[in-house]
Order: sequence, then structure tokens, then C-alpha cells
Amino acid sequence: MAYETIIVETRGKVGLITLNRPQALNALNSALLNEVNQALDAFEADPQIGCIVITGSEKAFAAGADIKEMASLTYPQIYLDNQFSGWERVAGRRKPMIAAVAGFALGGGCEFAMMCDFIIAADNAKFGQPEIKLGVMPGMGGTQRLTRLIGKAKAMEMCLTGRMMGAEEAERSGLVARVVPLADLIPETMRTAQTIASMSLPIAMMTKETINRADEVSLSEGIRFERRVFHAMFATADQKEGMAAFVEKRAAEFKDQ
Ligand code: CO8
Repeated sequence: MAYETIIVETRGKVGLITLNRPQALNALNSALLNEVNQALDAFEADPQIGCIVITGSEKAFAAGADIKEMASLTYPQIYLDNQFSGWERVAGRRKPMIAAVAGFALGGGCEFAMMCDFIIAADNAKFGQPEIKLGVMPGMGGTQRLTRLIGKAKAMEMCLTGRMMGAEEAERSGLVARVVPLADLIPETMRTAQTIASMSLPIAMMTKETINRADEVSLSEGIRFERRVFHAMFATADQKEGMAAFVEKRAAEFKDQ
């Protein structure tokens, strides 16, 4: 499949998508959104893929939704086309997804990174929701996901002033899982992704689904959901294999069953 706005590779059991619109700092236009969804469809359908990594360039993960594409849209157009609804498909993916962020992750770029299960950031990463400077606000989940990740005070400050947050502050605030030197970003993220992909795929997917329930339900409902899924895991061959391997002091060989 030939893509124009992204580069798609498979490395072992990891699917890697590199955003590739360098002339626009990887601004997210409709073509890129469609291609990202096509690549994700293919990775989700491929039983060999256990984890997906999304990255950009050293200068920009993505500098936001494409302002030039959006600027002249009218309200009826944007409403009737349900513009950007394809991002809900990106956010709803079931396989584990890591964002490897270097450089700018602004506006929709920051929101795209937050749609992934976690972010590993290079030390030059800069996160921000500067939409207010354009006369709008985040529209791809930023007001909600950023608030859940870093809390109301910081989310308000970021969205109301448009200021950028560096990698160190982003880690301290809970926006990113880990900061690594720029040169290590891809090797380190791929190592992490390979580790995830070496686990049982259904167990990893159930774990992702269960953690994501925490954003949607009360603590007691979340714990109830966790208990049900935990019990269900005992119906998998991989639970038998994982525990047998521990007892027999050998490495587990998961069959994704
Ligand atoms: N859209 C389109 N083009 C862009 C974007 C963008 N978001 N960001 C950068 N570019 C383009 C520039 O126009 C420029 O193109 P050209 O060379 O043709 O003039 C090229 O990329 C390089 O950019 P700069 O020359 O500006 O590079 P600098 O290094 O000087 O500055 C910055 C880098 C600080 C990142 C700067 O480019 C910038 O501020 N970009 C815009 C950041 C921004 O405001 N992002 C938010 C966009 S709005 C958004 O994401 C809303 C999401 C919600 C939509 C969902 C609705 C339902």
C-alpha cells in the first residue's frame, strides 16, 4: 500500500507509523487522518502485530490540525461532514499504541499523542494546546484527556494561555510516561513496544481495555469490571502457560490464545 503522508513499517511484532509531512511540521490534514486509519486497520487485522508505535520527526511529532485546511470551513460544512470524526476511530483502537514524541506536539498533535496508551518523549519535546490563539479551543479530546492526565489547574493554564510545556514538566505532570535523550527515542520506544508485543496479545488488549474503563466509570464499577475480566483470563491458554512457565522456571511462550 502506497501512502503519501505517513511511512508504515513492521519491525518484528511492532507496527511503526511515522507521520511524514515535513513541509507542514506533520500538520494533521484529512489525507493523513485517512492514511493513519488505513494503516491502523491493517495492523489491527494482522495477528502478528502486538503493539503499534506512532512517531513524527525530530522537529515535530505534529504541529496540530492543518490550519490551512481548516481556516475557511463554515459551521454547516464542519457539522454536516462531522469533520475529524475519524479521530474517534484512532482513539478507539484495541491494540496497545505508544506515541514516541520529539519536538512539537501542539494542538491536534498533542491530542493525537494523548489518544495513544502512553507517551514516551524525547528531551526536546514540547507539548501545548495553543488553539485559543487561533480563536478556537482543542477539538480532538484535548480539554478532556489533558485534564484527566495533568489535572484541572495545569490543563486550564495550558488551554487558556496556549503556553508550551517541556518534556521534563510533562513527565512531572503525568502527561508522559518517560523522557529519553532524543537519539534514544526510537530505539527505546521500539524496545518498550517489543516487550509489550512479546506478551499475550489478548491479555494485553484486555489490560488496555480495563485501564481505559477507569476514565469512564466509578471506582466500584471499575473494580467490578476488572474482577470480571481478571476471572475471564483464566479461560485463556496463555494464563495456563504464563503461570506454568513461572513455576517451571522457564520463559513463557504465549500463543495469543
Ligand atoms: N497547520 C498547517 N501548517 C502548519 C501548521 C499547522 N498546524 N504548523 C506549522 N505549519 C506550517 C507552517 O505554515 C510553515 O509552512 P510554510 O513554510 O509554507 O509557511 C511550516 O509548517 C513550518 O512552520 P513554521 O515556519 O511556523 O516553523 P517554526 O519553527 O517557525 O514554528 C511552530 C513552529 C511554533 C510549531 C509554528 O509552526 C506554529 O505555531 N504552528 C501552529 C501550531 C498550532 O497553532 N497548532 C494548533 C492547530 S489547531 C488544532 O490543532 C485544533 C485541533 C482540533 C480540531 C478538531 C475539530 C473538530
